[in-house]
Amino acid sequence: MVRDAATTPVIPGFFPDPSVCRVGEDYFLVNSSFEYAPGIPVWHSRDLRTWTQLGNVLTRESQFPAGMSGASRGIYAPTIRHRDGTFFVVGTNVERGGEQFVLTATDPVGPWSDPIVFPGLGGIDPDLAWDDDGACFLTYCALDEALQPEDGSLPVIAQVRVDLDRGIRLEEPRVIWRGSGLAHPEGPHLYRRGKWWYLLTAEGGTERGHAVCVARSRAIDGPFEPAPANPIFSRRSTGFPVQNAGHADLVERPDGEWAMVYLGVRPRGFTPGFHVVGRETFLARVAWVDDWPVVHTDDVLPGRPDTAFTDDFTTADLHPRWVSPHGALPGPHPAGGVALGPHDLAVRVRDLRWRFEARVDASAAVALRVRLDDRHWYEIALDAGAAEVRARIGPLEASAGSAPATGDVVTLLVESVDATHDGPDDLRFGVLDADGERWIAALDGRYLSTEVAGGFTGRVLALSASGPMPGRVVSVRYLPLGEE
Ligand code: 6LW
Repeated sequence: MVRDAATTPVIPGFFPDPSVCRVGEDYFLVNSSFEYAPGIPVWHSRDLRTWTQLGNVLTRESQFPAGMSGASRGIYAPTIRHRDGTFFVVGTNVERGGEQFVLTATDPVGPWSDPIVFPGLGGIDPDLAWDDDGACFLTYCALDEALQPEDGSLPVIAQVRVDLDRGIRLEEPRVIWRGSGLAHPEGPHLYRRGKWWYLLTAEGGTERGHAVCVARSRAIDGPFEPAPANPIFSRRSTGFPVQNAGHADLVERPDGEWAMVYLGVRPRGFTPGFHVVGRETFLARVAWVDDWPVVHTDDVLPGRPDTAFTDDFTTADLHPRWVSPHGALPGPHPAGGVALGPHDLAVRVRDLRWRFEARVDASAAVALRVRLDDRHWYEIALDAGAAEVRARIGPLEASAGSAPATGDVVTLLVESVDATHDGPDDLRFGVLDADGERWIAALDGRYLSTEVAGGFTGRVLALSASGPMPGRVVSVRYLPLGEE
């Protein structure tokens, strides 16, 4: 099957704000992870098209001492860079929005260091770049009122020279760019190409008006001039099936060609269009015309990304795809099934149509939830021989039906299927036991969308113990279904 890079993510599912770097023939990419731990997924590719998750950057609580609990709070827009054998990730934990942090590793698989913290830099989306003399510049989207221009507009793009070895900043932050006129200049990244320094930014906000803009200067600290063609990339005001395109990072390939990763969403259903799997990572080609980057999305991708998986939890370590909300790291688990506590064990949904099966020990109460956030979820909960489907939409919670389920081990089922009410999909819940497969309820998927719930995250599938006893999951299976 041939796929088109314009409409198909290279990293599907809630993997936004991609940042990429290259070391020789290898590319490494990181994403925002918000309230989910472990945080900051790290990916590897040899061709920018097919990506494998290597691990996560934030795997120990000492790396995020402020926690990361609130919905769509926690870790925003990290940048990954490599220099002289060391990988650097710089990011923001908005639980402490007045500071930026840097972690290092010699192997991107980890372990990553504890954070070097730079206080007094209020904002988000930090970038690291080194000038020709090796001086390191941290450039970020500043939300600090002390840097506010006279017309009151914030954010602005600010910069500060830092000493990473000593963990100190060497100057007060300076405003280097106010954007090209659209809302919310953010997500800055700096690159050297020939005689120019390029400052790439996201603008327009991360909704339908999202865009990529660029400015250039002869010096890393400006003054910058905007590209005449800004925004150089956007899907705003188009009927294109991928929307909200923006927040990009550039990388030079070994052959001297350039590529861009960016985030986009796939809204479905009646107006306003509902996107449910969050903001995903897409790939584009970049040409240079008159020393300005020009974005092309005509690339052809190989087959469908391999999102199917099964897990029977036979090894002591969880696959890095497993996360927990509220900044709680998933705990260790015994062989032969994963033990569930009150914290959810969650995995991102990666397709528009899919099926998920969880074989659970029926001797304790267990719930399988499709979760957008704490206030928007549907679940099937098994307790004492019965499975009940429940829904929470904002302040309202209701039961949507129940059915008996028999046996020591019961399979809880959920599928995303074509919508019956002009939503993005329907979510149907059921059980598989000795009496076969039975569906209990189907619910309109729009209420588990970003357009309804707000925020920056997408759906996850979350398993938890729903009673006082620890629960046990024997195995799970996720598979994409044919998409419309
Ligand atoms: C991120 C900002 C953005 O910090 O969304 O799409 C914010 N752009 O740059 C959260 O991901």
